[in-house]
Amino acid sequence: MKSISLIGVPMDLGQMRRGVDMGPSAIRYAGVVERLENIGHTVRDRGDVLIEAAERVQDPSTNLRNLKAVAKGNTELAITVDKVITEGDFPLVLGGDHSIAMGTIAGLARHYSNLGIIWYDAHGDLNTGETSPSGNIHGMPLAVSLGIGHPTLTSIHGDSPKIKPENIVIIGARSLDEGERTLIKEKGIKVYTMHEVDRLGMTQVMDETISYLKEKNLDGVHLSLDLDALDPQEAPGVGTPVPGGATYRESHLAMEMLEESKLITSAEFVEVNPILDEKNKTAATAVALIGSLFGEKLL
Ligand code: B3U
Ligand code: MN
Ligand code: MN
Repeated sequence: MKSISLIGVPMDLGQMRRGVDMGPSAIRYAGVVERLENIGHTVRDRGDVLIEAAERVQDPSTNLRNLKAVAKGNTELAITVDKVITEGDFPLVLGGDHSIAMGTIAGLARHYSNLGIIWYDAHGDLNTGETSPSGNIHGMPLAVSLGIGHPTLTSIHGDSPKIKPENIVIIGARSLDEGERTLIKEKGIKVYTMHEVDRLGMTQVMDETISYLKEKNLDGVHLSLDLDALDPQEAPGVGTPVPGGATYRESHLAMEMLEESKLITSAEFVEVNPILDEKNKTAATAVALIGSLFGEKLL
């Protein structure tokens, strides 16, 4: 059994829709602590990282919205994740928008020199200020972690880059911008779009993902799960829903196969927006997936 530290990150500054800052509360309300304790794990809730209010006057030198406040919150998060690992706990981060992956990964990078990343998401989150159609930082964290992007972000909590392109697997993608496609090809990032999920089935996608990562001699693997990877019918409470996503069952299977692989050393669940949700359905789905990832069994 694991000793898990929960870290809430009420971040909504990386995108335009308010409400995702209440994600950590919604996931706690849906019973995440009890769920993990019932499996037999020990849970320590470290509370929420402090996030500033949105910047009223935007920095005119950049199109990155709320750049300073996003960087500050992520620095706090990186320090917390770093400390949790130093203390020997498994970090489980609850978002908040996906910009928080920059802070999580920056904290992890102090402990893992060859970190693997599973990015379960409808999007690539590989934009930079130059390629972003929106200026929203939640569309940039994977690029930033690769050392590509604004120096205020790439320099968070240590040297850049934090991760290597060959150690990343993106699963569930179905909305990629032009610049993201170019970066994926240029860097040789492994991507299973929804086309491959349909064609191969989730079992083969996960089998291949696990074998691919096992060959890399990684010292840790981080799961970054954006709830918008799931179909909007199953996870309506997200800021940028994209039709044609992974089902509830495929996603559970993915979590169960990751649990069996024993590869995962940290995880985050992001983009739950209770204001856009239907009766906390998306938060409940997040908790159910967390249950599977941490070894919940029917029999
Ligand atoms: N790729 C678009 C949209 C987007 C990225 N991440 C989310 N939406 N959740 C962008 O703005 O970068
Ligand atoms: Mn995302
Ligand atoms: Mn997404």
